[in-house]
Amino acid sequence: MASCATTYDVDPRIAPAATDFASAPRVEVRLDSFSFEPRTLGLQDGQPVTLAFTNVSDGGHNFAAPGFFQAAQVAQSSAPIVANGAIEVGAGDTVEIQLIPSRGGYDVDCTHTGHTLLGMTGSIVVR
Ligand SMILES: [Cu+2]
Repeated sequence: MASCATTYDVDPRIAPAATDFASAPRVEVRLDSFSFEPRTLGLQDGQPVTLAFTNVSDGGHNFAAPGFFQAAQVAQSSAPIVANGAIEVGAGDTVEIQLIPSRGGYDVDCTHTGHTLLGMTGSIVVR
């Protein structure tokens, strides 16, 4: 993991074991140099979802949203991935997590040095 990236302490609630993630919609987020697509991610409060983060660039990026991950109920298998509030996605890689989002508005950025200044900011709106 890149040492130049800021991380956060996140201790999310774990989603109930009976949560049906198998039939949850898959929502894709693209990370590029230097942007998130979509820039504003819209999700539904309380609805299980699979988030697929794909880095289409040739450099490392992350999706840092500590407030969002803290408020969500995260699938047990995804908890280690969100534990530092920022999901690292290597060049050309895809990382998937499963969670149940909680209502609210949350900030997103990439904490790799300088990337926010270059445009890697976004938001999540959960209604
Ligand atoms: Cu970045």
